[in-house]
Amino acid sequence: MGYSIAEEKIFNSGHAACPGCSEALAIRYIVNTLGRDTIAVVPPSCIAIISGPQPYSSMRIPVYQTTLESSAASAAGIKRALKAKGNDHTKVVVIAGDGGTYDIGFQALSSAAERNEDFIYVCLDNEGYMNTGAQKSSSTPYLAYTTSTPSGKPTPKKNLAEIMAAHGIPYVATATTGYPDDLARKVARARELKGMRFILVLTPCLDGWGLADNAGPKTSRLAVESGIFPLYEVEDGVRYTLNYGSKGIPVGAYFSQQSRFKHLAQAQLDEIQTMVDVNWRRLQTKF
Ligand SMILES: Cc1ncc(C[n+]2csc(CCOP(=O)(O)OP(=O)(O)O)c2C)c(N)n1
Ligand code: SF4
Ligand SMILES: [Mg+2]
Repeated sequence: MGYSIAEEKIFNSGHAACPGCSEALAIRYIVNTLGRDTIAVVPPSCIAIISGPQPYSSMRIPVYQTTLESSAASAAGIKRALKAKGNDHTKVVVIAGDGGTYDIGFQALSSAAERNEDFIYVCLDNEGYMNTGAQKSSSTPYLAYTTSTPSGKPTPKKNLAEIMAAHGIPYVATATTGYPDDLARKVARARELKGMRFILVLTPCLDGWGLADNAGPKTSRLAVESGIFPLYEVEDGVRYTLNYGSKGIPVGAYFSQQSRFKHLAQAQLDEIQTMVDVNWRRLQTKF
């Protein structure tokens, strides 16, 4: 979309992510785009490991490591305290995993959205509790293997982008690391707005998804091109814009990159293809 990625070096190399980790790529695009006048709030997750144990840090900005339940409440409190001191310019961003967002931190997130608190919340969605050994979260896709769903997860992925849009907050977007200019543009857009902004970033996990070390970007592109994870924006809960959507790639092509789906029979693949097609058609009615 013609947006050039800012490369102010705020995220350093030498961090503790697995080589090839999409979360690390996403953090780079996010903090380098937001700039130095930013405070990050990070709950327990691979993100916390990547940002580093005190006194070390891979980010050249203040990072507050909070509890898994309370990222949104912490960010709201930090932003309010800054404003009370007369500082209206420093941006506050939560960078949290899907377990800390869809599940354990959801109460604080939803109530912050209802109050339209003034910060950016980015969820790095790798579809499981990866830091603790790849357990299922409510973001894990239908029938995917995790260490706590060894026969496949029996329920579908929660549709968090739509749940956040239903709060009517100023900005909701989906993004992924295979489309870095789109991701950086959405972070820059969120930076310019006031009130609650939420960006859901699909970040394939090499270990938890069973991916080759160099497969993260290609896999995230296949998620979009198969219609599983369309990239779009929602303003004020009502104005939808499609950025990148399905190119009709079969879900099997996306799944074939990953070992977490290798147990699926053809009938299960067909069932998932039908679910993806229905969801894609439903989303298209909103643009
Ligand atoms: C209330 C609570 N329950 C469990 C934990 C243990 N824990 C630490 S990190 C983590 C995984 C978080 O998963 P996610 O938010 O998806 O981030 P990821 O590791 O996948 O990046 C868990 C369960 C905790 N710190 N607090
Ligand atoms: S376990 Fe997954 S999310 Fe965590 S650092 Fe490794 S590749 Fe990244
Ligand atoms: Mg996760």
